[in-house]
Amino acid sequence: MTDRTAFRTCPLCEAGCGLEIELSATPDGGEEVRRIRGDMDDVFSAGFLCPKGSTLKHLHEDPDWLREPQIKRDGRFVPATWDEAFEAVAAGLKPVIDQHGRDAVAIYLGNPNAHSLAPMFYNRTLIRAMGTRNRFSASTVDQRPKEISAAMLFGSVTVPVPDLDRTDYLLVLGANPLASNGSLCTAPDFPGRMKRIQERGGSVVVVDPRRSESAEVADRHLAIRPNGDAYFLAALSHELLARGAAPGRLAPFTTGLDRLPQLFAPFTPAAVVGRTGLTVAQVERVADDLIASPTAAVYGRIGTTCQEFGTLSSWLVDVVNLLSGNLDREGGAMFATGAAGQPSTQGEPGKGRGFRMGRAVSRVSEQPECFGEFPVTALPEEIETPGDGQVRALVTVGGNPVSSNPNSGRLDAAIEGLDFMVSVDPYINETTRHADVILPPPSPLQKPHYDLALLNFAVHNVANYSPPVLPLEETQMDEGQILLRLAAVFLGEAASGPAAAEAVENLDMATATGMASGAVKDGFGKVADRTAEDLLEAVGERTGSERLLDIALRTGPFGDGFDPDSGGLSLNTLETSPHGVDLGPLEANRLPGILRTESGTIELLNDQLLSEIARLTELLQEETPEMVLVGRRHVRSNNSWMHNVRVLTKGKNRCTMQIHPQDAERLGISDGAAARVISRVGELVIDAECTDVVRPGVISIPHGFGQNAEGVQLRVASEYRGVNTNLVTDEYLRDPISGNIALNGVPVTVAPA
Ligand SMILES: Nc1nc2c(c(=O)[nH]1)N[C@H]1C(S)=C(S)[C@@H](COP(=O)(O)OP(=O)(O)OC[C@H]3O[C@@H](n4cnc5c(=O)[nH]c(N)nc54)[C@H](O)[C@@H]3O)O[C@H]1N2
Ligand SMILES: Nc1nc2c(c(=O)[nH]1)N[C@H]1C(S)=C(S)[C@@H](COP(=O)(O)OP(=O)(O)OC[C@H]3O[C@@H](n4cnc5c(=O)[nH]c(N)nc54)[C@H](O)[C@@H]3O)O[C@H]1N2
Ligand code: SF4
Ligand SMILES: [Mo]
Repeated sequence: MTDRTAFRTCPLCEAGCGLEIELSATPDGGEEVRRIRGDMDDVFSAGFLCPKGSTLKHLHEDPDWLREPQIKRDGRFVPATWDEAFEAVAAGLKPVIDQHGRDAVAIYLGNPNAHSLAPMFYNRTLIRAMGTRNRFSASTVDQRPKEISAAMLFGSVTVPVPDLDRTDYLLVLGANPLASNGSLCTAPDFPGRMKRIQERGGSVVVVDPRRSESAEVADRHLAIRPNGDAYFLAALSHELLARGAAPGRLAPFTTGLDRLPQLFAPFTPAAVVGRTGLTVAQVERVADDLIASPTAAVYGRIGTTCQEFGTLSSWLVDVVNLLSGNLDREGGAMFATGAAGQPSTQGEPGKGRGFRMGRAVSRVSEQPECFGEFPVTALPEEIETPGDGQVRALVTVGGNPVSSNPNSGRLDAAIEGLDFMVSVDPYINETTRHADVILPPPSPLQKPHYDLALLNFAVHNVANYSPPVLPLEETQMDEGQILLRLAAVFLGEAASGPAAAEAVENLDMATATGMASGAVKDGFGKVADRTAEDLLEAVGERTGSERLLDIALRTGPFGDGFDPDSGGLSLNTLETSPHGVDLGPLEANRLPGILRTESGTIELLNDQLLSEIARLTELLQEETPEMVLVGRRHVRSNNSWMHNVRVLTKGKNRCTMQIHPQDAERLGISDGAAARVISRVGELVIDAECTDVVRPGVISIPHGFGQNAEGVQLRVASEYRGVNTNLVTDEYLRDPISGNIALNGVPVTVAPA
């Protein structure tokens, strides 16, 4: 029997689907989840959900999801109170910081932070309190190249997204939305939106070394060689220029356009055949279609960012959007207007301070800082290499780097050798088993939600807030409180007792004051004539992340500007709209207003990009490696951390090495038999799956498996027959500009095991 229905946005992937959650009362006076379905009235997802959506119930009820802090004593985790846990953190960190300074403590932030409200606000407070230069995140095993290319072009991380609902032609490179449901392109039911392009008479073309599920439903599939995208896109640019294509309206405020013909001159379709594995006709056809289609959008993701030309490929995606006249127009590549926290809607319209990176370099291999972080590929060497500034302690928040980072064998050993480690994480997995203290957050159903980051990349402007569905249990702590209390420990405040609670309250207030002050200082903003005290008073009783969200919404582009009569948005409005608020389709002609470059133009070229184009030109004639590894996702997975949900993992083994039958025969690999994959850094043994979905010369292995390591406490996941592909990915195979890892296109040899 259903006693109550709650609505909540799914936090598991970037699609952000609306969920309808039926609850019933339990005899002990609580509630339990009966059923989770797609919310038919959600303004964005209209009922769509994937097989993971309903598993919020399973996650919430998972006996392995920690509900109390854990302290390691004599090599075993034992439950502890929060006071004990934070005292243990303070005691563990003190000698490290006293003897070796603040840089000796590193932080790693993982992917779930981007899907969770409190970390979006309070990780910054924590990082500031830590005072360390050694900051790392999963962004540099993921999307950093795309962020950098957008920041170079537009001055802030303002990433164009394909206008899926209006485009006539979608060119997808290195993304498989049928499995991933989209990334850096927030679009619930991405697969349905693709299908509707075709139903409207448009076409979808997928460029991927593997005939992925998305390629399967596309009008055309171009089986490119891994790492071939930059060559392909340069050739496309060449062909667009040869056909007289031009950026139209955007030309007057774009700098560097005049140099493109010369830079792309070497990249004729014939010249790139070797690197791309695509024919001249295939490239020419795409160029023709881009010009002939009334509207078109190019979209590139993991296959284009996590590879050796990550930044250049990401940049080229938008160069093609620009040259084909599709940037910033309906049906093309457009810019979302996020209701909260978007840099391109703050400050003076049309120009800004521009983008800078490399203001510092990492100690050992001098990797460049970007957005206040070093590439995580530098973490192992920072832990291993003795000297001033060596990393001796680690804080992880919602990350599983031992699974997700390249050359995980090396990182695993490095982390094992740390003096101290604390993890904010619900599970004891490959990474957190090394922690001395684990501070578990509540389950997704016990947290408030607003997609602060992802709605800035949405294909339709929406705002949607969900209050927690279920209350915290007595032993649990709000994730924002955990992060603030950790910050307080770094600031030398009391770790336990009433003094700790008071420190947390003060830090929370300081965070809110900082945000309100920032808003009133924006001379072009809605509250330029107000004071921070004013805003805080108007927010009223709210505290924690809801207070911060209210400030962000009300001072944002759709906000009420703290004038409740204005009809604008506030958290109050969202609270009375459980299915979300529709803020309309993406708007065209946002350029030049959203530019934050110093010059006030779209800055097409800089020294770093020029040197990458030179490298691309040099490598045109180079041989490609005989066999390379790429990654893949399955709709029933979510990186490394959802294999403990049995309804998602049951069935046949998905952690296989896909290999083309021709390669398999040549190498003596049989279907279903074990194969050995060897790279510069290591090797693994995995079940072979001989299939022509991958092109010859390519093997495909999914990531996130291999939870059978000693000490992992995931009873379902540990039984799974899987291996960690990152045992063979190479931390020194990087995109030179960003330092981002190249997880795709890793040279390997394959042999029977
Ligand atoms: N079900 C599920 N959904 C997820 C996730 C998950 O683990 N499971 N993870 C989430 C996260 S964190 C992210 S970042 C997104 C990622 O979302 P996507 O970018 O869509 O990621 P994938 O599904 O891995 O698709 C990448 C495709 O790139 C192809 N590829 C590999 N190398 C190359 C290359 O050199 N060139 C080209 N053109 N293609 C190449 C691969 O064959 C693969 O089909 O998914 C998110 N959604
Ligand atoms: N070979 C290969 N490797 C890859 C990829 C690939 O395509 N191929 N993809 C890369 C990409 S795109 C990404 S984003 C990274 C992801 O890299 P990571 O973020 O390091 O790894 P995840 O597997 O997402 O692990 C998430 C962690 O967060 C914890 N967690 C889950 N929910 C919460 C929560 O609400 N709060 C907190 N505090 N913790 C929580 C989980 O228990 C888990 O420990 O992996 C990368 N690694
Ligand atoms: S696609 Fe699935 S995992 Fe992603 S938000 Fe929707 S229901 Fe959740
Ligand atoms: Mo990711």
